[in-house]
Amino acid sequence: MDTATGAPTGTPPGTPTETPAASPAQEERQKEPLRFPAGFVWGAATAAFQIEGAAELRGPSIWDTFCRTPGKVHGGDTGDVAVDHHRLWRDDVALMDRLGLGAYRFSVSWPRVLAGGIGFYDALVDELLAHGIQPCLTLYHWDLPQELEDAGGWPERETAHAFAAYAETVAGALGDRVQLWTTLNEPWCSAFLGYASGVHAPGRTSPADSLRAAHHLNLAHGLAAAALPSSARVGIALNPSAVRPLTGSAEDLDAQRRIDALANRIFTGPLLHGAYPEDLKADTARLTDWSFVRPGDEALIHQPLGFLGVNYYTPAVVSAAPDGGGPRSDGHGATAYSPWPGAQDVAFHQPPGELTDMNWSIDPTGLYDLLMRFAREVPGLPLMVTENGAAYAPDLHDPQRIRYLEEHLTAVHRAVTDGAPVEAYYLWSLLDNFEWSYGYSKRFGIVHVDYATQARTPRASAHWYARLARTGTL
Ligand code: IFM
Repeated sequence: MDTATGAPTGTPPGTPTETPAASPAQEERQKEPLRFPAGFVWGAATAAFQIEGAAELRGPSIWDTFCRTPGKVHGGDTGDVAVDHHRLWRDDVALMDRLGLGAYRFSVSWPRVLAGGIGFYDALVDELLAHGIQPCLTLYHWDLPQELEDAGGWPERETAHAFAAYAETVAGALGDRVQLWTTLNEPWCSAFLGYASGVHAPGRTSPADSLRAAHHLNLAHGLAAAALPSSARVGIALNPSAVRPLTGSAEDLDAQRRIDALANRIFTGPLLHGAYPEDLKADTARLTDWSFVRPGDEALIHQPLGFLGVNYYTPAVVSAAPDGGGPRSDGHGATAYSPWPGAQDVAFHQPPGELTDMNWSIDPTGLYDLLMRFAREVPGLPLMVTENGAAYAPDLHDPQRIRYLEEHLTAVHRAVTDGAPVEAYYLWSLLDNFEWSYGYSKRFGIVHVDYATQARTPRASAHWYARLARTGTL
């Protein structure tokens, strides 16, 4: 048994038995350690549908339906069992404790709450607190109850009101013990992958509906934030895009502006400033007149924020593509729809640099730029990195993941040094899990999960992160 992490003996081949060899960057660090501020929070993140399983103890969500739609999810994988966290949660909390985590970001399953299953989260929160781990609760991480999608889903205003009622229920049960709340996780994905490109549940491909969905997600945030107890620190976890122009040409700079509006300012406009950007409305005027935004909505969305959560993995590089337009082939004989309403004439380019197993390029400067951008945009607003991490091969020896984490944490440290009020870092993910349309084929965990036995084995990166959480020094 590894005394730091509790990795069982007799674990799979390749189990790291000692700290992995230092990378050149680490060796450099040993000369000059990077110390994070006292009180900086080291956490890890997961989401209900990706880990819980126990689908029989809740109603169906849009992801259950999507998983059962042929061709939508790799290998026909489902969330029925996932990594069995609904059964193994005590062991998982004990594992977090052994890793020395200060906080755990998890999401509550709306369909489970509707089925009367809030007791699971009640017990989980108590267990976390008993282990000295701060719960950071996300109300919505993509698993919309199917019945609400059947009634129209996020393009319908009523869904935002249903969300506020659900938030009140969860707050009534857990609000006495949970201080940190994120309303939504990555509403960009819910709106644009769910309703425009259709690569996420519910798999619809209507650009106009995706804009309605984005607004009703924003509204849901505002209504829920207003309904949570005054003791709650309420934030939202966005996946802002670090958008770069391919060249400095006026056309490419305009492509950057348009994607920045659709990726970032469509959320930060009303959330941080109480108004949708005029250029966004002009860019999308061909698709909608935005009359779904009713008087008072933007002010309602503009609730006081306890923190802004930043989920970051990779940057985007864009250029003007005047010959673009219309659906394209996805390369596998199907039609690929754009997740960018009204911006078919913008091309996306593979940024230079090494790739992770998701084929996402590695560029920590994107994280630094975003943190500094928000620090300047709303001075004093606390920031948290609510997700960051990388998928790699299943191996337990994972030096590439350590390097990815190290480089991104160096960027976070630089942002803190330069004045960004970053309080916390939540690594994605604690455990290997269901990676949406990729099923179980991509592994983000610092803890390996054997999907046949559900055995958990900390990877080398988990040992590395445990040391960082203990010392606060990179
Ligand atoms: O697994 C996802 C998570 O659910 C949301 N953010 C990105 C992660 C990696 O793709």
